[in-house]
Amino acid sequence: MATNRTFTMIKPDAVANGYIGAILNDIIAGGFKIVAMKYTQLTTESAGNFYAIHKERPFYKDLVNFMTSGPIVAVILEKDNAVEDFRTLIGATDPTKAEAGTIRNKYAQSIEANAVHGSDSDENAEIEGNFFFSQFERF
Ligand code: RTP
Ligand code: MG
Repeated sequence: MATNRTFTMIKPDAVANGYIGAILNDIIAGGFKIVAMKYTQLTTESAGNFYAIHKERPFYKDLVNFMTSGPIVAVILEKDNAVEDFRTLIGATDPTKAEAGTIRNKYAQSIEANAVHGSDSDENAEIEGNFFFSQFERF
């Protein structure tokens, strides 16, 4: 079920910088299949709920402001070992520490405006996918 799926967002910085196509290209070239995809903009309430796990972190308010600053692309992806392999593909949270060739290394601006989200567990991949998509929107 969730074990071969992960969830990603192309964040507002990458959308604004024109990287939607390049990032999707890298994701597909990395062996991931698109199961669901949506172009949308988060509200303060929805971003706050999505990132509720980070509520106590010092960067929470800035993160919610950033994530609501423009449209995003939400995507459910499928691949063997999806969660771990996708985090390898995107690289470290801080793009200055992300390995060469990773999505964050190529397209991110800063530790906050870091181009993409990647689920950190099978359980969260399932929760995050359900946050954006109904059963009729995944294929
Ligand atoms: P993500 O959840 O977006 O895939 O990123 P991640 O697991 O690599 O990083 P996480 O610790 O979950 O942080 C979530 C997002 O919050 C922003 N952040 N800002 N200013 C800061 O020090 C800071 N640290 C994290 C980033 O947008 C990060 O992706
Ligand atoms: Mg995270």
